[in-house]
Amino acid sequence: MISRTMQDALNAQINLEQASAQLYLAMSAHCEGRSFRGFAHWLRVQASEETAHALKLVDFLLDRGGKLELQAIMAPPTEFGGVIQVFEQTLEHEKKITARISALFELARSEKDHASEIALQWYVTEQVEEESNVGQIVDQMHAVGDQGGAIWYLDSRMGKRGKG
Ligand code: OFO
Repeated sequence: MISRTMQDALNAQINLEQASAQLYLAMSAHCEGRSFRGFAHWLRVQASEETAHALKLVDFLLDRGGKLELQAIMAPPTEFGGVIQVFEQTLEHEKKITARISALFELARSEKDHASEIALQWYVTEQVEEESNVGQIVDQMHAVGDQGGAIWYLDSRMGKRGKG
């Protein structure tokens, strides 16, 4: 049986993953509205990955006999600026999520909850990949700028992202 403290922390993380899905869906729509369909596609896939992250935690919580307590999901902004700013904000968001996952991992450790610690290792590794992928995109965007044709080339490449 999972402790109340760990249950609350996992429920909070589930909410954050859902909020991430909402954020990326909003960003996707923002890019779509500027005809950057490749960036929009990439963000839409990212939104569905975030939902998968939430569901993976839900399954873990339920497997441990915990109670799922869903909370209201924070509404994302509706304006994000230019496409480079969208991805800069994505990187900042992922860094915040990494910090939350680290805190959750530390909590599992201090609670001596080995099962949670092992389950959270997947998220620790995932965050390394998330930050690396988005960091690379931001670097490429800074290199090409948002004015010339190269940004449209980048857009078409981003449109090739597979699901999950
Ligand atoms: Fe769930 O990894 Fe991004 O936020």
